[in-house]
Amino acid sequence: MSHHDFHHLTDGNARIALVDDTASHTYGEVNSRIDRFATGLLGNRSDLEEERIAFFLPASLDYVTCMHGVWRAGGISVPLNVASAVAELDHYLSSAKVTRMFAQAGAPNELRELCASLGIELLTVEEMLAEAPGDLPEIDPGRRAMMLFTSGTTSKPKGTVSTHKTIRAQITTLIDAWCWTEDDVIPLFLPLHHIHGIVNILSCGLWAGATVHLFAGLDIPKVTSQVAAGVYNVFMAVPTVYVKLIQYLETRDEKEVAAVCAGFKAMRLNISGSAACPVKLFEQWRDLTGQVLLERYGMTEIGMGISNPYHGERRAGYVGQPLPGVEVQLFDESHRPVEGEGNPGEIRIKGDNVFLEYWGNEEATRKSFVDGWFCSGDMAVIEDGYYRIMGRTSVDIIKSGGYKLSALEIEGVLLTHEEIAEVAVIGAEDEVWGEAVTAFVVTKSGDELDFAELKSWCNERMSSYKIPKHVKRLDALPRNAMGKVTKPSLKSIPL
Ligand code: MLC
Ligand code: AMP
Repeated sequence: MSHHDFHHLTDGNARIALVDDTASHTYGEVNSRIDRFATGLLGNRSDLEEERIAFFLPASLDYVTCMHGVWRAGGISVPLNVASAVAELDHYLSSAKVTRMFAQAGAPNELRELCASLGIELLTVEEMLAEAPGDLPEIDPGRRAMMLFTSGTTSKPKGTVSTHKTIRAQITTLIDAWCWTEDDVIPLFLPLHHIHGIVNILSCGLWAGATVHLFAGLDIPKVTSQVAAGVYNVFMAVPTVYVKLIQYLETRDEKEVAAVCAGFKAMRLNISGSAACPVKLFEQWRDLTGQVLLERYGMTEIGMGISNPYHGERRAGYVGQPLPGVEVQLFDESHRPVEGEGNPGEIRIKGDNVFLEYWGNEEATRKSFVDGWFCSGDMAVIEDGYYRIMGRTSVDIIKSGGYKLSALEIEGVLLTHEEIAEVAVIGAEDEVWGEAVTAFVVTKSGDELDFAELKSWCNERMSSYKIPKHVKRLDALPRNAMGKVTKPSLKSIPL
């Protein structure tokens, strides 16, 4: 991917690229800011040579400037979760060996101290803008472009590295499959440290020449009033957002509900993904708004892999068929391809959309590929030509509100609590979150833990969405003959 690929980002283009709380920004304005930022980043160098540059910024003109500026100058963009606890940032920044970090002016002291202790320069975008754009390097598409942290079956999140070519493939596939055009207008309220927000919404929008409305987070009253005003024609979200929208509309008067539903109905596309969309939710949304949700399946390491059709049947409970350019094959445990309908297997993926590596972790990278196929860890089956996701191969991955969380990472933190002797974390079925982080603990004293106290203890140590929604004390954790906790049996314990 070179910046020439985002061909609407050119000087003088008066189309509106971004709308935020205070202003609209044209493609021309955004482009010249990116060029000035890239020039400033380079200083007297000709290429950043894959320097890791982090940004701790909400959805904003600054965020877009950073992402594209780093790309144009030959660096690796490391967008960080603005809701992270400082302890988590420490891991991201030190494992990625970040050298410079961009945040808003007046960054919290804790962040300043962390950067200082890691020798990272903490800067604002404004102060890095060069007076005028200078020469920028030609970037080979095979070079590293972006690192996103993903939780897995190990206790620490891994940096997933995509190249310019990977990102280009991920974007162009969706531009075609979902018929993006420059007339599209889409709200962006999902976080910008994951591909759902970064690739599917922001990057596709800017690639297509569309207009992206930036929100600092999910502000339902604001989003729905814009929907009612007919501002958007495309809407993408995780299932939890659709659940929350329905719950919100249940509290509003008839007139408002009718206006919001009419706004959704008039859109050309509503998409759900990042977690399973329950059939009940698909049906509720259709009954309420007339929109037939397009569900698709993706992953940080591959972008989008499987999608229901834009034209054609969108089947509830199914994710559709492999996207053009993405090879999908189901495999059994002995790495043999599973052929035919009705036979479950692990989803494995090949294609230009697949990431390059886990940063600095050759072993994890090697283990995640078999014969050139990326092993997703998700089980699926094909029925009547459509893929259905059956679940994951690991019980240690939890999907809560679209966030992928590692049970082991949360257990690791909880085990440092002075009262906790043993702990097992699982994802319990939940109507709003899909899965709710649930901790079973054995306490040293045998006494119950105070939930509110534990929550505030956790708050200092992990992003708030990782904090257990339920904590249940047991006298002992259920274990098999090998002494391993039998997590599936925990799922049936009433909370
Ligand atoms: C927020 N909270 C969550 C949570 N999000 N708890 C569990 N799981 C979550 N996902 C908690 C907060 O900790 C807080 O708790 C309370 O809810 C209110 O927080 P909030 O920030 O105001 O919540 P809200 O804005 O309603 O957030 C809900 C959400 C958000 C669904 C908008 O979770 C979200 O943006 N999820 C999407 C994540 C995403 O983009 N995933 C894609 C990954 S890429 P308290 O107790 O402090 O009040 C991928 C590939 C693919 O998966 O296929 O796309
Ligand atoms: P992440 O690692 O955060 O990118 O999350 C990717 C994971 O989300 C996948 O491996 C799946 O487990 C899950 N996922 C994404 N889309 C869907 C979907 N439509 N249905 C079920 N699971 C999904």
